[in-house]
Parts: sequence; C-alpha cells; structure tokens
Amino acid sequence: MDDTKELEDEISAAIEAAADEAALEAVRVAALGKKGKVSLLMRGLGKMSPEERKTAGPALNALKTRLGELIAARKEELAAKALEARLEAERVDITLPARPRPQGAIHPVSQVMDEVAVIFGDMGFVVAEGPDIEDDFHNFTALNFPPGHPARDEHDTFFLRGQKDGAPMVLRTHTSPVQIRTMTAAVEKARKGGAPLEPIRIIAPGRTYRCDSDQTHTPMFHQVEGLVIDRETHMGHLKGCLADFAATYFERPVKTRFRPHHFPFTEPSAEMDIGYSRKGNEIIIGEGNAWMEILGCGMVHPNVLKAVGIDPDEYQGFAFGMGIDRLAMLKYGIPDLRDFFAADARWLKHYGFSPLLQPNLATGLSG
Ligand code: 2U9
Repeated sequence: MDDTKELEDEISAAIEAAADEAALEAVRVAALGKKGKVSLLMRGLGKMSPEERKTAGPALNALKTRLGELIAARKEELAAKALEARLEAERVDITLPARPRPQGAIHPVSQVMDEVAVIFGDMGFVVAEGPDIEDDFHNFTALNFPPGHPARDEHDTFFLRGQKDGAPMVLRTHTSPVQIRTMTAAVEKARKGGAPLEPIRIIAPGRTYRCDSDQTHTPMFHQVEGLVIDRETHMGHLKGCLADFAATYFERPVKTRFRPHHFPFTEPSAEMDIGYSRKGNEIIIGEGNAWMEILGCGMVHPNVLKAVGIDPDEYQGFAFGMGIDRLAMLKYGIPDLRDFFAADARWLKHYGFSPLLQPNLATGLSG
C-alpha cells in the first residue's frame, strides 16, 4: 500500500505540474491509460488472493477516482488559463480611434455643379443633360452661328471624323445643344398633345470642349447654361435671376452690373460682372471698386426660337452660361485650372469636399 501512496503523490505532482492540456493528457495516459501505472496495478488484482483483493480493489478504485477528479479539476484550470491567455492576446481595445480609412473626396467641379443645381432648383429650374458628341445643327446652326463663323474653326472646335447631314460631328463647345434638344422636345410634346408650349426652365451643366490650352483654358472644361422660355419673360427677370444666383452662390451680398455684349444666340446680350476688392493677392468677392465677369447672358435670339419651331412673337426667354471651373476657382481660391484635371490625390484631398455633404440653402452650400 505504501507504493500506491508514493504513486499517488508522484502522479498528483505531475498533474499539478502539467503546464497545458496536452501535458496533462500525457500524465492522464501514463497514469490511467491502458498501459498506465494505475491500470497495471488494477490488472495485478487478478493475481491477488481474495483476502488481499478485498482491500486492494477498493483502494485502487478510490485512487483512480481521486486522480480522475484531480485531472478534471486541473483540466478546467488549464482551460481557463488558456482562455485568459487568448483573451489577453486577442484583446481589442475598443477605445482606440477607428483605423484611418482613406476617404475619397468630391471634386470642386462636382461640388459647384451640385451647388448651382441646388440654387437654380430653388428657383424652379430642372437639370437637363445631353450628349458630349454633337452634330453641327445642335452645336452651331440652331444657335444662330452663321456658316464661316470663327467658332466653327478648327482652332476652336474639336471636329470628329463622323458626319451627320454632310457636316462633321463635334465635341460640343458649350452645353447650349441641350437647350435646343429640350425646346425641340417641348415643341413636339405640345404639338402631339394639341396643347400650348409649356414654360421651360432648365439648367444644363456638363463637360464642354474647346481646342484651347493655356493657364486659364483647358481643352475640356465645365459649363452650366440656363434657359427660361415663357410668354412674358423679359430682361428684368434675367437680371433678378442672375443677381440672386451670384449672391446665393457666394453666400454674401454681391454687387453686380450688366455690360452690353454680343453672342450669336442672344439679342440683346450682356455679360454680368460682380464687384470685388483685392487685399494683397487675396480676392474679396462682393464689395469693392473692381469688377470681374462671371457669366454671359441675354434674351434668346428669335432665330434660335424659329430653329426649334417656337414662334418668337408668342414666346420669349432668356439664357445664360457660366464656367463651372472658374466659379470654383473664384469661390474656393483654387489658383491653377490645370490642376483640376491632373488627378493628383493630394490636390483633391486639399481642395475636395466630403462625400457626406449635401449642399442645401438651409444649412449652407459648402458645409
Ligand atoms: C440657347 C439659347 C441661348 C447660353 C449663353 C452665354 C451667354 C455665355 C459662356 C460663359 C463662360 C460660356 O463657359 S463659358 O465660356 N457662355 O456667355 N451662354 S448666353 O445662351 C443660350 C443657350 C442655349 C438655346
């Protein structure tokens, strides 16, 4: 019996010393496995006299039970320790700031297109779009450009190999063709419905192309043009609409003036300047004795109305056009137009806008 006590001490110490579940399992097998020390003693019972077996049997069973319990307890202990170790190793400190995820940014051109759409949207204008590749009729003839007009020259316009009605297709030089298409559709709708022409109030933002490239001109740039057609629209509506636009866009009172000008598609035509002052090399928009032109406008030329089948004695309207890139540079102090198209992520990070921003007149156009 002494050697079972010795054995029990030896195995108990081995159970206590087992550093992990695998080691503990090895101790269990060595003690209670088929060839384990305790199992061999159990097998020895068969060779004992009935007398001896009467005490040895229960003693060995009790030993086996005790060791089994010790192993089970140690197994739980080790499992708890292993879990503790995992929890420590895999701990997530939820108080850490979120991992910085590279955020994109909205390009100033997209931002300004949204702002302009919100401002004119509030005045009842709808956004209209059209193709970048246009035919001669929609880009020139319908807009009262006579044959041989310099704007039709190659130095100004990108001509494509494709032709329509014998004239080359072009990359549109303005978004005016969109207004032509809109008026044509409205005339068609009125004719089909046997109803009078419905008033038109659209803006046409989009890409435009000119064969130009220098510090202030890029071959592709962005314009937004607007068109109002109704029965009694006059220059007062034009001036009020555009003066309002300027103040709303620049989000402050802005002095405006209208200077006579000429465009083939409007008569009379004007350019609208806004007042500004210069402090050092900073431009302060709104007040001051200096003037800068921000858009062109005028009453739609009768020839343009006739070209789309609208009777100029019945209907009249005004139109305007402005460069979006230039409006962005002015409002957000962006120095070089060419950077707009350089796709430099650092530039965009600096001058770009949050994708979560929704320009609106209530809380501000630029957040
Ligand atoms: C139709 C009739 C008239 C659009 C207009 C301007 C004046 C104008 C330039 C401003 C800067 C283009 O981006 S820019 O280079 N545009 O000055 N645009 S009136 O007049 C129209 C348009 C469509 C049917």
